[in-house]
Amino acid sequence: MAASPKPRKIIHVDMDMFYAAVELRDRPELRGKPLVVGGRPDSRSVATTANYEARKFGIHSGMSCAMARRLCPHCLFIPPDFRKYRRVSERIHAIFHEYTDLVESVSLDEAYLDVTRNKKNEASATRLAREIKRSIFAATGLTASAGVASTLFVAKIASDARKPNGLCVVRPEQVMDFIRPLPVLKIPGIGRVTNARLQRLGIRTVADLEQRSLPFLEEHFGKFGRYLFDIARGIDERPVTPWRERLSYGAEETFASDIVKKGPLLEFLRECSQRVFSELHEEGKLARTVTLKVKYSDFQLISRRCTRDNFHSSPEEVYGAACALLARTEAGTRPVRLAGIALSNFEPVRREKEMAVAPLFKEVKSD
Ligand code: TTP
Ligand code: MG
Repeated sequence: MAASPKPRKIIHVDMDMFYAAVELRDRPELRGKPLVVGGRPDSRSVATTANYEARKFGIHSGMSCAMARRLCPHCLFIPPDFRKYRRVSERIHAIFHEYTDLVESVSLDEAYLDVTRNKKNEASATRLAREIKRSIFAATGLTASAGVASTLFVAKIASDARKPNGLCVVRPEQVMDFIRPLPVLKIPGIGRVTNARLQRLGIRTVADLEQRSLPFLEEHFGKFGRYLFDIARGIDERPVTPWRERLSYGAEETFASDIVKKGPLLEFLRECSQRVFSELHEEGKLARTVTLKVKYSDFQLISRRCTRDNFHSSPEEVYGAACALLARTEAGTRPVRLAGIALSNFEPVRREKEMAVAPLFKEVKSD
């Protein structure tokens, strides 16, 4: 019998209330006050981050600033300074690379590190995680939370378990006890839509999921069923993939007023297709997948995506796909607040070493 491979040592690092923390570091007089990084509350902009004081009022990322102000009238609103966040992000990534080059950036403030073998020749991933956190704080004055586990998904859930400034270590023999009680919404990749579908099937926790057979899950969730089946057993063999390319190129807009008619939406999508296609093309890439994102006036966010066998080789082709996707939404009957498209699944022409940027559709959970 083949010996089972030794468990890997994965660290997932995630900065605490990242944008807000950077602003509070630079403006200490604001500490202790509820704060949102986002546009003006009288505009239609959205909160990118809320500090913990603001979260106590129910404010969260993705919420409109107007709503945030209704929940907490004395909340402060600070405009985002992306260049500054990017600089901090580069600094923390430089620290990660002092430990290993097996670093996978997920967004500006989040990365996976495979430290099974590492540049410090340190056997304890826990010790390394502690050192990385300390080093990030020394370099940036910001706290990070870290999760240590033998798989990506458990490390990610663990980094969230003791926020802020937390460290959570889940040893291989503890994985099942750690994940079984979790609500399925904690599983990376499960968003509101899939969660609702799971709830309807009576699946609330990972333990409930574990009870279901593979054919059952595949029947209800297609390919994603396999992922769910494995996750419920603590299995996740995805490797840490260093210097991942940008996940998607996208453009989106929150409209000045909600759009009810399809005509102006199509016009907007045509413009978007042109813009996004050009951006991708300039980098010598073509995409197979087009994703359309639509937020209705009641903030329900949906995405529709299509993947072809061959690449979309012109902006018109991208636009054609976007139109077909729009037909699968309720646009035209329900008012639309925001729309956008993203291209992904690239032709691997050039794999430049570049840091992944925050995926544009981070908050979209495809259904
Ligand atoms: P997160 O790591 O999801 O959140 P956070 O760092 O603000 O808070 P936590 O302590 O819970 O980790 O996102 C990192 C940054 O990405 C966040 O500071 C702002 C940005 N962001 C958005 O712009 N829009 C979003 O919808 C989300 C979720 C994040
Ligand atoms: Mg974070």
